[in-house]
Amino acid sequence: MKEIQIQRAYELARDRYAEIGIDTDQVLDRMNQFHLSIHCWQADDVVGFEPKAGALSGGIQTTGNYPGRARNIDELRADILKAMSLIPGQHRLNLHAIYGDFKGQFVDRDQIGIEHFQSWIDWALQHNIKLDFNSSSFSHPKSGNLSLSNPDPEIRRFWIEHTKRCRAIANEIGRAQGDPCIMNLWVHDGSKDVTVNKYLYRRLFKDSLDEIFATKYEHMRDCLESKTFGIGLESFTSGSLEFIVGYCVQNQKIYTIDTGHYHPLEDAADKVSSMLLYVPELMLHVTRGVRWDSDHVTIVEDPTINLCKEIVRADAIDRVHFGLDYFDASINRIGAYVIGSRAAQKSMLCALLEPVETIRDLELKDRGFQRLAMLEEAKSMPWAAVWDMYCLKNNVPVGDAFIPVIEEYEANVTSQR
Ligand code: RNT
Ligand code: ZN
Repeated sequence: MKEIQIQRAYELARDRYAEIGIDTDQVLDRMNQFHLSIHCWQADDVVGFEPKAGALSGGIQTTGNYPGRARNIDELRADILKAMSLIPGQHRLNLHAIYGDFKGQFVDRDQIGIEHFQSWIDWALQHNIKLDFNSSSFSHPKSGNLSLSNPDPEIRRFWIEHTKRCRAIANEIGRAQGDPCIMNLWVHDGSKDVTVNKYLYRRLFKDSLDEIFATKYEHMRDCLESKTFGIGLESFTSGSLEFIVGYCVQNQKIYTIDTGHYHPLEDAADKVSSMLLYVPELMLHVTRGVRWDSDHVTIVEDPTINLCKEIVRADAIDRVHFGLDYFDASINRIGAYVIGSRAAQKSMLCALLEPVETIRDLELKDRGFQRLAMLEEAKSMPWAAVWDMYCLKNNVPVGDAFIPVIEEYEANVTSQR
């Protein structure tokens, strides 16, 4: 698309939105303040850089065998920079503990330290990227079915030590970048079949968390993620919704909404306004579940748009960390990053363009027909012209123009791996 066309379409859209009380220039400014926390693990199918990395475990799975997976830290960094160059705006990068710079050495998870993340800090500072962090309970000989809720004191101690170290690392990252590093804690703990010691496992999990969080840090923030079930762990999940929400409310931790972690008919967006009354902030793991927690690439669809709308309607953009969490190994992985990130941004843009004040007012006046009519009309407003302008202003390809860029990178780089 030519620049002049984008400009003209934007001007028409701006006038159209002005008629319903929306200032699109202001919305573009707000979009510039909106940062994603892009997950590092789409680039390599959640493998990481531990030299003895085994198969992915912990009830999660990547499917597909598309060529070009990042095999080492340099490839992963290059792929992420490539993806980021096609995503408008400035974004954070979300690291997992297994992505440390171990330089081919075996460093067990209860031994990791800031030294394994120093090169990430340097790299991130150099590229003006802020980092977030995650402890990793899966894909390890001691992962089993239970980590922080394991009745075996030795195994439980191992994972407590790992998670404590992760918090210390996150704190150092936060200090170095002058901005709190958000650390997510998700453990896969659960079991495949009918379980009778649920209370025991959950009590142990709670004890582990209390011990882990006993140290207070200034430069990091903790968030905890619940889940309904994992593959092979279908009958019981230690960190169920009630467990994690209860813990977050009691301890004022950030709650992580992973959009794939609820029953398929449960509405993740509806959780925002409830949770924000009881927890300080939210972290999001935006993903697309297809029939189950399949972690398909995020696209523009009602669940994502509604989630963004609920955040905007609660006036809570500043209380929400917008992470992504999908891993598709069946298509070009850089493409997966770009599609999912841009879809999340488009969804947020639609939310910011909603004439929410008008619609709120109609609702309060009990004008049900008018409210529904406005919500419907908002769907066909020319938001895409505003999106194109956002891309243009941020010097990234407009429309489908990112496709050939990724194809070229594939021809020259990823297909050569
Ligand atoms: C798993 C959780 C978890 C992981 C990542 C890798 O179901 O969603 O967040 O996907 O931490
Ligand atoms: Zn998640």
